[in-house]
Amino acid sequence: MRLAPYLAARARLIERELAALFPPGRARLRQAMRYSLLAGGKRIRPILTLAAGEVAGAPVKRVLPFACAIEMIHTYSLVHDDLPAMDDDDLRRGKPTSHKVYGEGVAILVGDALLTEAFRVMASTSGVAPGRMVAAMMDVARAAGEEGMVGGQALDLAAEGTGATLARVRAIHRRKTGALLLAAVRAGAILGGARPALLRALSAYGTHLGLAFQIVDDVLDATDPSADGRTDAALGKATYPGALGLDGAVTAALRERTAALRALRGLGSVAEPLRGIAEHVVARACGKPARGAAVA
Ligand code: GRG
Repeated sequence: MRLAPYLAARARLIERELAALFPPGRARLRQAMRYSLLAGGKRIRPILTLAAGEVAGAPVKRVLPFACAIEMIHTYSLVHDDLPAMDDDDLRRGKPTSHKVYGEGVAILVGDALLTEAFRVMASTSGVAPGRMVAAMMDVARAAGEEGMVGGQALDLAAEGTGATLARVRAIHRRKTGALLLAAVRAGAILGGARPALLRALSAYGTHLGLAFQIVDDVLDATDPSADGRTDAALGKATYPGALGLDGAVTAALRERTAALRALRGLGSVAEPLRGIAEHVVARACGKPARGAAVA
């Protein structure tokens, strides 16, 4: 299976759907919502939702609203994260941040609207038993809220400049970034009616992938001078390279990738996209996907 065309086709599908959910309008808020939502981005979370749905036997159409909603929640978190009260960044996805273009007030409202609309979009799913839909929505809400991303962001702010331990960095990453990535995988699985063993396997995959993703993001931030925004080091952030050094962080990312792949063992060719994504995520920081430990 060739991953690049798969990712490109899925990203186009998400892009089209997001654009259709929020057509152009005259209101400044709508323009600002579209500016951030359609600014590019890898669309990795919605692609994971579609790919996990496939493994559980859910047709793409049935999973698409949740996939879009999760990307909307992710976009809101980026818009708010960039605000002067948080990371105070000027660039996101290579473009001026929302508050730089539309002002802080509108940027706050963009986040508020995207988060709220995400729940409307999830609730608009058709062809899925209501019990499954509610279970998936609760999962996403928990991952986005105090127990997950928002709580992780609060820990992250509190840890700035403290030289956090590895355990603390891991706890922050698990909630701030890992929780929503995990929910993206689980949403597809739940909507597809995955049985408990499959849901456990996909959850293990999502947990390890989420950690690998954030470790790689930390490594890229520390090594890629072209990255957007102020560096983690400049912000005094709690990071894996800060706790383990660069080599240690790369090794940790490879270990998480291996664990993610192990969780998919026995799932056959339908899980190929999920395997490819795990390889791809870590390869961004480590060069060739084959580098490091083989899947045991
Ligand atoms: C403000 C509630 C609130 C939460 C913010 C996720 C987050 C919490 C902040 C983002 C800060 C950040 C850059 C974290 C590193 C990992 C991450 C989420 C990177 C951006 O995600 P990608 O790489 O971005 O999927 P694209 O642009 O491809 O969508």
